[in-house]
Amino acid sequence: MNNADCIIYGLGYIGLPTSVYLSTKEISVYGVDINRKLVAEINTGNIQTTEQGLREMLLLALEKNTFKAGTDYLSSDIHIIVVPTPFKNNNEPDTSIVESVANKLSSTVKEGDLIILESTSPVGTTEKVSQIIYAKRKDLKNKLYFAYCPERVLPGQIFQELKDNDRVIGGINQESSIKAKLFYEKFVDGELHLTDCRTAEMCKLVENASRDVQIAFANELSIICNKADINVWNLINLANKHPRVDILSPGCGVGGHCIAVDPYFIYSQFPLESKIIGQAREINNYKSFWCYEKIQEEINNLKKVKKSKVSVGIFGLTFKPDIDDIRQSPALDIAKKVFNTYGSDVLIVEPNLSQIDEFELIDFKHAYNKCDIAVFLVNHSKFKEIKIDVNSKKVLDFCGILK
Ligand code: SAJ
Repeated sequence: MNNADCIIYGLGYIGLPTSVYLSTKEISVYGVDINRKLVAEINTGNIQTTEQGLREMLLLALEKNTFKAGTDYLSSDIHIIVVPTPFKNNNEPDTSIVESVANKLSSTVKEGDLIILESTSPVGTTEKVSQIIYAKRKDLKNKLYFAYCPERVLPGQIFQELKDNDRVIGGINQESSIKAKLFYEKFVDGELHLTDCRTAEMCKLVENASRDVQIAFANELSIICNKADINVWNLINLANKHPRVDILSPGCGVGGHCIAVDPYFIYSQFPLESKIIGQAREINNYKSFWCYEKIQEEINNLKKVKKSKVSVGIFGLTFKPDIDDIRQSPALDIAKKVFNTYGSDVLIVEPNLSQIDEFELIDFKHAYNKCDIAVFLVNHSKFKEIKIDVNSKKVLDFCGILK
């Protein structure tokens, strides 16, 4: 493909769906990734995903030649960076992949190009990207446009959200914001809110930190209720009848590459000021440890009564319901710990994955029938097919399956 309307750098969970979505809006896209195997798979349409509609949309885009993946950096008017920003050392954000893209981009950009950063990034990263490129391309000083426009989509419903969600656009100057707005207008039905890049960067972090704090409240409640012998689901349901109360659901911890990560981006830059944000991270991390202790307690109690082997079913490994993503999954961590302690007595179930390196996966109905203790970690829709009977076996419900 020559002369794509835009180039997307990073073909992961967000970059690939964004690429094929744009190509349905008559914006031709060239997608760049360093992973040659992934690029080859994408170019044949042979991808593993549970994101509804992604494979079909990709095949259509490839057929119409509106999308192609590659490893080389080419020329285009619009560049969108959607690469990962992982952790380094002590929960500090590592922006080296973004910086490496900026470095390579500096050899292909030309006057008037718009460079958009979508990756979740610490405050100041968009300015850093512009500094990296201008340092190498003094000839283009002040002749490029830079904006931060965070993605806000929920895995599992990416296409709907790409289309409908409001977007925040923060340019390094007003001209950049306006230029980026003209681009997003082509495919976003939601409102586009213009601001500066530092505010937009903080806005993305704050959205996820706010959700983390709210989930921490629900998780803390679940631990209190366990001690007070109160059903937390029932309690939350009743409290939420108040017109101004909206408590989220407790779970076995917080996972994924967003909510469990982004608050640290604020915390590491502003450790003294981020008190609630830091505490929420601790509570949500502690919740999975607490779940593991409850499982252990239950197994040991039943072993004493039964005086023989106790078989445990672990239901769900992904970081949230009805997806196939195990990144930072607290359920997977808990399953590993239980498996490492109790070995072959543990039956592990994850209906959204065909296989996983660490364990042999077992059919969920079979596992439920066989186990003495059923531990529900993730509230997958498929588990509704199980006839759960709390009178015939011990059920540990950490995700509201019985609610
Ligand atoms: N969780 C709970 N209780 C709840 C809701 C969620 O324990 O009531 C847990 C989930 O099980 C999961 C974790 O929180 O382990 C995160 O799940 P999520 O559905 O809250 O969020 P993500 O990580 O899939 O996506 C979030 C979204 N951000 C917000 O809702 C503020 C999404 O809009 C962002 O685009 C995404 O992060 C991102 O990429 O940053």
